[in-house]
Amino acid sequence: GAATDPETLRERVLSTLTTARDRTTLLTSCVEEPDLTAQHSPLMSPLVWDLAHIGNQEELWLLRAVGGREAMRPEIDSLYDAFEHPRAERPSLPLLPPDEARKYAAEVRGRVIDLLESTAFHGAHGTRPAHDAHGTRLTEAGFAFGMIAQHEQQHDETMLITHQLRRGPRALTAPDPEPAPPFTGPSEVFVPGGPFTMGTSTEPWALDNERPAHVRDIPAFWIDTTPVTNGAYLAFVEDGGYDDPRWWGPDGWTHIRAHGITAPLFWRRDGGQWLRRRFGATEAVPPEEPVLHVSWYEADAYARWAGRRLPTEAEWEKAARHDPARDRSTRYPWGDADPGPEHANLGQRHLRPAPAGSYPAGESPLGVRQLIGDVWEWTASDFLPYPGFTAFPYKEYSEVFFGPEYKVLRGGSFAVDPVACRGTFRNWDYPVRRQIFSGFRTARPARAEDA
Ligand code: AVJ
Ligand code: FE
Repeated sequence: GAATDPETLRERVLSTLTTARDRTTLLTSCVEEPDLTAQHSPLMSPLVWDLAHIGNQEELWLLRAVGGREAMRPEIDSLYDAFEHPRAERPSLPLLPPDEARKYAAEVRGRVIDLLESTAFHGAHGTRPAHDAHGTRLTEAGFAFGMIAQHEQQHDETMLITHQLRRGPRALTAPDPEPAPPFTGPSEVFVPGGPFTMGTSTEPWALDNERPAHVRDIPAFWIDTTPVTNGAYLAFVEDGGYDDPRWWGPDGWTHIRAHGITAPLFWRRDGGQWLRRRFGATEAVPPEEPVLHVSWYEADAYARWAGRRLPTEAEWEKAARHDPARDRSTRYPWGDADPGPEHANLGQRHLRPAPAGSYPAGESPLGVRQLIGDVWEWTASDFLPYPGFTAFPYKEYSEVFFGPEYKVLRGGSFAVDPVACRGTFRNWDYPVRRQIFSGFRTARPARAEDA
């Protein structure tokens, strides 16, 4: 929750930044140098680009914007500006080699720790630091530090995706989630119609696109209790789902035909068995696990085949945050407490989703499970600003992406750190993308006339 005492806040900032850096270090030290500079997929940057970009954003926002310091290496800024160079062209740039990138990121971090000692964290009535060009909001409740910790963790998830795409032997290991008996609860949950509060104006480290809080009044609907499993998805595959245009929107049909897509990414049929590649190992597709590495088009087609549809973003958030007993929206499905290991599969503790029905302690008041963690969930909705949105602190985080080309994903995957995951957190991507840790659940309106 919001830490108001400056010392507590300082410690929270430090531990959050340290957690992110430990993960970055793991992801960039578990492979040899050629694997850091190689481009493992045209969709991804070389790992060494992410590493220096993490340091560069930290320098820009914490040392320069908050601290008022001069640029350490002004000549490298353009190399690590995501908008100047699309991912596909990053390997041909004169990037810092791994040792230099590590050294640069570590130097930035050292100076940030010094800055942290001298930063006066303040609330609404605090004094404004002389260098803070954005006014109090940038340092209020440690926002800029929280934003940078989230940024590093987002790139850590990106780097984990690169690891999944990389060919070659396993470089990362983690214990599997607890096995769970097949889920025997109700397959769907009823969410009553009526108003609820979507978004937030009070969560201190919420990013601009999650703001402001506003009321949405939506009709009653039913939503899957758990994400759609591999076993359920396999029934769609085996039923010829990829060969039947009835289930696909026109763009999705064109896309799967043009690319010969017949199953989730990383799946392969071997005789009568379905196998999948996961972090350098091949294994049988586990039927009880939420389906992973599907595009929005595949999720949408499955839902139509099942006689259902994807939930809208508002439906997803109401299922996750609406607490009828308290008559308000909570931070997470389980309430307002920060995520613990009992609530959700987050933070790369595991390198896979947990079986459907896991984490009963994380269920919502209405009984919906695994909304947070495990797999990012595609929603029916385009990525659009909330009423009253203002870009903060930079337009290139969200504003430049608003529009119909991007679909919203919610809830976070096993690869998302708790600092970058909330009931209000919004992710987005193109509907063709499936290298991301994406799955989905389905919904249906309670009344036919709301369909
Ligand atoms: C919010 C995941 C779409 O990775 O493109 C990282 C996060 N923004 N650096 C992305 C982000 C700037 C962003 N997503
Ligand atoms: Fe970035």
